[in-house]
Amino acid sequence: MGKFDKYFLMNEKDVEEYVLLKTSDCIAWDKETIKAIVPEEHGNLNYVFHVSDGKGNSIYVKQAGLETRISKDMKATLDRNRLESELLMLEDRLAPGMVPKVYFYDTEMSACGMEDCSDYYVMRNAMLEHRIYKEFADEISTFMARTLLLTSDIVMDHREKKELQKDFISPDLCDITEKLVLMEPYGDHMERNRVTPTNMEFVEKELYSDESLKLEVAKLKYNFMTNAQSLLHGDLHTGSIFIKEGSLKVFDCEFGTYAPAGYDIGNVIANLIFAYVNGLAYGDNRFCEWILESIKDTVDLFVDKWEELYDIKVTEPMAKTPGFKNWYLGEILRDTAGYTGTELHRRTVGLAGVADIESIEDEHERILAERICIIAGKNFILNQKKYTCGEDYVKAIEKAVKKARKSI
Ligand code: SR1
Ligand code: MG
Repeated sequence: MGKFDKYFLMNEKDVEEYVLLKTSDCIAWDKETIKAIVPEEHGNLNYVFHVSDGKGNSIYVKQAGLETRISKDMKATLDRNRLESELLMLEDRLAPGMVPKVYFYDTEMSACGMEDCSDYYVMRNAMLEHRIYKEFADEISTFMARTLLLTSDIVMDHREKKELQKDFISPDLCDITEKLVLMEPYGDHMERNRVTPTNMEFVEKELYSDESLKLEVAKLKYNFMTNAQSLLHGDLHTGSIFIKEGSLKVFDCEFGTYAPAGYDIGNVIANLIFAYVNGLAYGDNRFCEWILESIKDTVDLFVDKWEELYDIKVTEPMAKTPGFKNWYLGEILRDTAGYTGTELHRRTVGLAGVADIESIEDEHERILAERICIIAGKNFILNQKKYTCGEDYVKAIEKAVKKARKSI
């Protein structure tokens, strides 16, 4: 039996050996200089290595651990690495060039090797530096329109779609989302929320005690659990996007599952709002204007591209009935608003926060940023049907800023 035939958690030296074994057919490594390092960048769940040699070859290796990095109590199946690798390969076919290439994946070691994107920024870090990417909205709307529509029942053969649904389901990871995103921000059920002490009273009143809000979130949670509409990325935040001028690559799709399309779109919008409140805290007007424009364009371009693709790609006969397309799009947009709200809330008060908010040093500005997210999020959840175009989001954000300022 070979060293890598049975699962264990690898260190840097193991990874060097492993990569030589796994990629000998596609990369001509220089064995003398190959080196694996643990990059500074890390997500909440897995172990990542950057492997390179003196000849200019390089890849990323990602391995799933038995426990999540963020919490030893939170278990997530090792199969998540297979799911992520296969989903990246599928997304590469649906939205060519918009995800890293997967060189190999290995279900014994729960590890994969993928394209080195270190010439890109992780978008959340770029947002913290207030970098502007004029083509972001155009690029991300293409990715979402294509992956979300082309994996749905109205485009795919129904039997094939159901087979795909079987391959891309991970009860552990869905469970994380269902609890962490769609429950805990509204009651701290597992006593692991991380609330800024000076905002505790505000959070208790606005999130923990608002029964009409909880009812809408209960419906969003049920919708997430039962509506197998599209194959999602499942965690489409700015930490899951590599970006550089004129190009982006979406990665880290281990939360991929069949669920409402609006969940992915809402995640993108909410995470742009986190970048916006950071820009506001540091008084960067140019950056804030670009973010608002990007939110508007992301929604509007998504709708345009989705509508165009619908007319070309839909195969389901009943979906061609007049009125169905508008109804279906209306459902996606309603869900988008709802899940924008839940993402805003869970990252503001939940266990897994975002650097956009957590790095704001000035106490007053941080409180304000959190309140903007809480207020805007409530508005999105309570008035989901009113958010039908990009401008609706911009107005709601500006309104939330005013309301939050008054509340302090
Ligand atoms: C236990 S994982 C916490 C969060 O990190 C991931 O990136 C997902 O967003 C998840 O909800
Ligand atoms: Mg992640």
